Amino acid sequence: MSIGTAITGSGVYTPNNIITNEELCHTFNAWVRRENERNADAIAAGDIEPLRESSPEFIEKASGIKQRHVHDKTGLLDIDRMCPNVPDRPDDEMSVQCEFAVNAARKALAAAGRVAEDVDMILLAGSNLQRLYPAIAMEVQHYLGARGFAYDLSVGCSSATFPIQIASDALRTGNATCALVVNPEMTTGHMNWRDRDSHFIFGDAGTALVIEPSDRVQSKDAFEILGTKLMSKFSSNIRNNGGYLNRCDPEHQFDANKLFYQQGRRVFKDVVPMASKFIAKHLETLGLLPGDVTRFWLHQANRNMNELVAKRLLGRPATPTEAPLILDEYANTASAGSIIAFSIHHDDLRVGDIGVLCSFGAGYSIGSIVLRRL
Ligand code: CO8
Repeated sequence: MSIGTAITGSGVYTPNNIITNEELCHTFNAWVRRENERNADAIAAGDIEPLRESSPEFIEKASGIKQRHVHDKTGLLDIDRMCPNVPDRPDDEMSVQCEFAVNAARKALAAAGRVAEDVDMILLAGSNLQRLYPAIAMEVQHYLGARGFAYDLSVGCSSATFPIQIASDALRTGNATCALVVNPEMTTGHMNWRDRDSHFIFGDAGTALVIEPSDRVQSKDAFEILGTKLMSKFSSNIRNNGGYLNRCDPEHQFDANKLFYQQGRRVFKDVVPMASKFIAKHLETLGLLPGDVTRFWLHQANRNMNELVAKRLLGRPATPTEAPLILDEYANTASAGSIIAFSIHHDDLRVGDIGVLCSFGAGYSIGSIVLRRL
């Protein structure tokens, strides 16, 4: 008999610092004016184009974002830095991403009615990992006091859903009995805060899910995993060439392509049909239609994009309850986004209600998890 699995608890950690669009643009525009003054002669000679200012109105209209939580505000709003200040920590202190993960994990474990010693598998997944070894997941395992094994993986924003499938499969085969999936997204470190096209997109947050066999559920707040489906298709439209080989080419070590960059318009056009078809097909394999779904917890990258994905699925605009947005408050938190939407917006679902958790991200990558309220 096949073992069913369920998400039994979720948790969100957000740093206390907030940067509004107004604050962000104030710093960006001060830097633009200073650069244009510095390059006044070259601009007047027609050798270079003047930099253009950003605006809160554009940001909100183009993305739905009003503000973002950030780990450090001082460096981001300093025109000489425009990068978070994150002092190095000694090896015997918790790393930043471990801290994000542990804070979210404690909330998820409490929601699941579990303690850290119950956990025997930890998957830490994120669009950025602050180091490669020892695995940050193992540090989380150590600080929480969990058992079993732990490892890291990275699939862009689909770091939300890919580990859910891995964890669910491990539980089904008996290779684990209680899994913890954590997404510590300290995205402000990968951003180019001097790029007008993308300086407003991201925010910091950590999320965690507890996943267990359905017959061991203790939580009254659980969702059975009816099905998981993943896909990937190589594209350089969202890319970050930051990595351990960068210092091997000192001439290009600090080029802008060592931070997040994208073809935003192209991505927008690609993702809407891809994600909506993918979700519809997944539902079909489970004998379900989009109309049977009470809630869509979609990746939170752009309000207009999410509204279009939901509209294609339902054949009409979704209500804010059917496809909730958290972008206004959190911005794009990479893999944490769809999990934040799930964590904040699931209490009102009734037993038997169906929900779809879907990530779409760099890679390209898409993951769909169909859930039923227990
Ligand atoms: N302030 C003022 N004006 C601006 C600014 C600014 N900061 N930036 C651009 N403009 C101006 C431009 O100059 C342009 O004006 P003009 O035509 O006069 O030159 C005008 O605004 C329009 O510019 P764009 O076409 O660049 O602006 P968009 O309307 O496309 O909005 C977005 C930019 C919001 C970035 C949009 O392209 C977008 O969201 N694209 C989707 C991609 C995305 O969300 N990326 C986020 C990170 S990646 C991620 O989370 C995964 C996404 C899905 C992956 C796909 C998997 C299958």
